[in-house]
Amino acid sequence: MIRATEDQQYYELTSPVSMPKASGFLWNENMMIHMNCRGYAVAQFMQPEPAKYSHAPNLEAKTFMQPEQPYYAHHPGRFLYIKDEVSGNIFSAPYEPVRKQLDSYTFAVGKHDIRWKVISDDIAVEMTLSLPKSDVIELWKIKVTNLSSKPRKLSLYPYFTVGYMSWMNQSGEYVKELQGIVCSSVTPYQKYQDYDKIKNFSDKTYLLADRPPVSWEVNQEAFEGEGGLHAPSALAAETLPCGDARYETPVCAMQYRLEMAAGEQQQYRFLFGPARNEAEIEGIRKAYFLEQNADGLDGFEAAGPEYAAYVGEGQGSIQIRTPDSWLDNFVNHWLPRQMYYHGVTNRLTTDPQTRNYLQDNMGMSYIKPTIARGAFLTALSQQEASGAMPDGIILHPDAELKYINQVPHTDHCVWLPVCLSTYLDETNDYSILEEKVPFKDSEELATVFEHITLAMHWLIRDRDDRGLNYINQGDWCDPMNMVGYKGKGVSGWLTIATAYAFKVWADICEQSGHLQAAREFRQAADETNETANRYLWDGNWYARGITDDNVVFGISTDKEGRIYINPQGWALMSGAADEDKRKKLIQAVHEQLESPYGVEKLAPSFTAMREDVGRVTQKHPGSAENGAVYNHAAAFYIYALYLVGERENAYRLLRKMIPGPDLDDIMQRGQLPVFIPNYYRGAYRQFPRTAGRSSHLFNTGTVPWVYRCLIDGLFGLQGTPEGLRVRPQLPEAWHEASVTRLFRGAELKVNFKREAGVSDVEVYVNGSLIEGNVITGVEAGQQYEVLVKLP
Ligand code: CEZ
Repeated sequence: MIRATEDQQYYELTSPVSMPKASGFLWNENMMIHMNCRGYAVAQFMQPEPAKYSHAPNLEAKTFMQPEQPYYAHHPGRFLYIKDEVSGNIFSAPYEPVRKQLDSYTFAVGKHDIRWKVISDDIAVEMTLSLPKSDVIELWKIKVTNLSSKPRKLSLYPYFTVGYMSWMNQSGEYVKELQGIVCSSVTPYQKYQDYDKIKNFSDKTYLLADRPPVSWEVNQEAFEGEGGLHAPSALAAETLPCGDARYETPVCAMQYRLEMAAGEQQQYRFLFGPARNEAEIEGIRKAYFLEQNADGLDGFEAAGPEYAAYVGEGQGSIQIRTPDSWLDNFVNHWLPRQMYYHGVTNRLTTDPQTRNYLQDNMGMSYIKPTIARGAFLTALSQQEASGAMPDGIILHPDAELKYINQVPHTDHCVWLPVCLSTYLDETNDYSILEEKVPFKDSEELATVFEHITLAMHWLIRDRDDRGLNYINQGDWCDPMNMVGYKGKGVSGWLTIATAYAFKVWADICEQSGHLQAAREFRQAADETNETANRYLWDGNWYARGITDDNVVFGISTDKEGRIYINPQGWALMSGAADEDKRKKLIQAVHEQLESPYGVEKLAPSFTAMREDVGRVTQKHPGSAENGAVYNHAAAFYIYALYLVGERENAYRLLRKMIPGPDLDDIMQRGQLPVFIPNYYRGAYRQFPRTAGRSSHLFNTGTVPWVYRCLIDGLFGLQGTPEGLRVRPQLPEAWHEASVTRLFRGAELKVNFKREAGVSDVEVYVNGSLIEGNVITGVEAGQQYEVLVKLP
């Protein structure tokens, strides 16, 4: 049903019905497409805000990418109808809209393309989607093969959704000179002030073909007729009506008629995307279909390798081989790709949430640290002189803070030292601390060291007289918006997280010679931990917070939202939890939050609004922040388990982030192991039927934390100022593993082996036993053989 290809470059699914939402995604510098196995697509491009060129049948509200994206018959998609001209039989590829049972079906998700191969009635159809490196164009290649031993007469009808473009103005027609369909619209607006912006929008959607069609139809209703999308009326006639759309919903449908000898194959190529005007479309046609480069390739063919190289730049810093081949495949191929996607696109927003921007760049520290470096400086240049960090980071001159970034959250400062520490571990570039950057509200320059110190002081100030951090309208948990909007409520998690941030910052201060600051923040961390223990410890775990009305919540007397994962994990990280508390809270998490699909964010999930907690309690129980296996939060917890040496618990939970290997597990999640989704449904104890189901949303801060879990935790190959510290925490069941670790320009081939008679970890570098288990003097360009003997 699902398998990795032998070269591990693709994951394949062999049924369009077993996991109907299984999907892959491609992106480039200006766009993203989320493509599902049945042919439905969600695509966005930047102008500069995310925009669509293939729309739903109704006017869509502009919003961010949604979890559990619903699909329906008229959902935007890319399809090919195939009609046997003799029998009149019709099927469609990849599966929708006809939904005819196919004789064979393969959906293959790759890193730089997505492919299908379907066979029906001895006709094979191969469809491939790829993108160029920066142009906003879908590149479609369709191959049709007559597998039968007799000649066949066929009609092929590519059908690309344009959808309801605009209530002001929409139309479409076939343009002979362009050999394609061009649909036009005006983005709806009402304020004259917006005219300046919208007049430059790419409001056209086109489908260009490399071979002239015999007919076409641009009016969606005329194409569909009374037959509906499953059996469009227009397919009954010999040719399509060649109609246009005049303030009618457009579609890009074309027809090719072909007579194929036995065994014959034909290939068609299409370009689908948005454009400003016909001149631009003309240019695209020339560049991709007509002109050839020095190697005799046209733009379409040249784009393939160029795009593959672009995606290929997203290599991580470890290649692993363990007893778990699924983990290997995911970590070696898909995890760094997903991390890179976040790092280069900033999730296709012009105002990423500050914590997302910082964590996405924490991940980029493993791939392209110079980009991460630049991002930290960009973020700090938008800090207020008071030390406060904004809710979002503006990345485009025309961007403004939108959606959740208009709701004040209090946690953003915490992420600065936490994310920077990974950058420093990887690069040892402490010079960044001396870099000077301005503030949002002051031209005065201050060093990165001063900026982050101000942020830490802001966190110390933004507290009540008990020393607990205010939550205002949210912390890491976006929809926890009513705990503290009256100005009194505090966040238990944030208080504990500040203690951890102070500790991390103290370490960085110490390493960079700021000893006084190091002492100050170590003390601040200790005091904060004490405060947390005084006000938040509930006997077996930590409370999530205290409301405006001074009600402690996330405690044993709560019927719903009794325990939250975040305060528990971060209390392990911050050191608030001593040995006894550690045991108790790990036990509580295990009993109340662990599910077969990972550890849930809270439990029991809320089934009704709790007005002193907020919007989070109104989400469907078990979805998103209301008790899903919210992988971002789960990853914090796993990281925390590694920090305190809980390797078995850590590995068990880490493994649950990736679908498989059992078929039942994969079916229940409904997702291919080509990315980690932002959540799997939780509320396992309340709603077991839906538990485990993937959100299919690949935007998530989870991935850099998983990478940290692997590098700092599982394999224990973390950078320090002195070199590479070797401190593996392999699960007991593993006797061997190997990792190729790229580190500061060097390559270390590390072999882990359990050996009888070994009582402590022993590290041999190029054959010699080293002291202290830190590999020092690592030189760029060099290779090292490292043997790690384990008890
Ligand atoms: O957004 C994520 C944020 O991008 O939710 C996380 C938060 O830490 C990330 O920064 C936890 O709240 O507003 C909402 O209700 C949304 O559910 C967002 O919270 C959520 C979106 O699903 C996007 O992933």
